[in-house]
Amino acid sequence: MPSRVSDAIRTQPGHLLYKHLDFNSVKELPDSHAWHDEYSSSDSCSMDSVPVIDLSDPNAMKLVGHACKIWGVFQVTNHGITTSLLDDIESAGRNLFSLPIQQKLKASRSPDGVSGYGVARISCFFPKLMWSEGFTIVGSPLEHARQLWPHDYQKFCNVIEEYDREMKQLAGRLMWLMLGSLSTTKEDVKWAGPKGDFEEASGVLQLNSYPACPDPDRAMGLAPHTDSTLLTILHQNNTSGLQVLREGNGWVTVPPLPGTLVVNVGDLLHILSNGLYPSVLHRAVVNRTHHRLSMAYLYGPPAGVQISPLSKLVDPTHPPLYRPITWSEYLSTKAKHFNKALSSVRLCAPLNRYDHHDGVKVGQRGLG
Ligand SMILES: O=C(O)CCC(=O)C(=O)O
Repeated sequence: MPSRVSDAIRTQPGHLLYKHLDFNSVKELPDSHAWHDEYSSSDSCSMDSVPVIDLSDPNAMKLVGHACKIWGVFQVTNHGITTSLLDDIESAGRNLFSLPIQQKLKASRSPDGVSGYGVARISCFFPKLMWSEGFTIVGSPLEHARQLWPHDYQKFCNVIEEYDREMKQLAGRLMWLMLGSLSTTKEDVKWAGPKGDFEEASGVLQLNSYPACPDPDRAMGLAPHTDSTLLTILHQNNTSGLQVLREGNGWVTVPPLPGTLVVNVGDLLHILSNGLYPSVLHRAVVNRTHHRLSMAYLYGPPAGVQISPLSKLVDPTHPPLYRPITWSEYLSTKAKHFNKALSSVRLCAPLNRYDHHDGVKVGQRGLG
């Protein structure tokens, strides 16, 4: 069993086995990227909308708790990340993905690596390829940035470093809002560290690019999945595409609102909350005219910390639903079982409707 998060991500098979498409030169959707009806991304969408929470609202904790329970996702304003940093990370992503394909391939994720350029990591679980490209950053992006811009890599590295620092701080703040909404205090979460700032926790930065697509109804930007994180913070550019599955209501678009960040509950928070907060199933769809970019900060606990249902939420009538598991171990499980990973670490039968999206296919009728 891998002991480090980077080793666990490395065990996922989605590496270099795929032909990389030069999206700019493709005029028709190739068969390799044409999803069948059953998987098509054009299902009707619900009019329900994901909550937007002002983090400076004195009721923020209560609102966060409610959104986590009902949706597993919400958007935040007044989060403390400056507009200029959001603009900078977006430009960094745009510069990267607009490089010629041969240049981007110089920074490919290597077969035994974690960071770098490549197809969606979940590609191996689906019969067709997705209309997207990604760049994963764990730790320093220096080596890859040097390959991409031999004479001008420092600016990219500086922006990534600052974004990573600010995201980590925001993630810690969101953790306390989420944990607080479950009546958990600093004494209950030792791994938050002596200052309670989750110093030892870490994040992976995932830059995603979804080029304009000649046949968007038959294409899929990123297939449905939940995140193997505690939480994920997502910045999207001004083009919509992110959709979340709302139990009983179908796919709901999460509209890009300027300066607003999307926060997803991940599988590990679902475990911590003993199933109270659903990790949200989400996907990205594409469109015919606009290039979409998203920047996801995938946040997890320190290596070695065993995540299990919070003791405050467990009693004889509410037994723990999941066994303790580290982030690395969970990532390895997810690499093997994908959307069945949560059930594979479950101890007893689910108590509520959210557990879990086993066997969900893209646009599956009956869930919509
Ligand atoms: O692009 C998006 O909106 C979703 C990205 C995502 O789900 C991911 O990177 O895991």
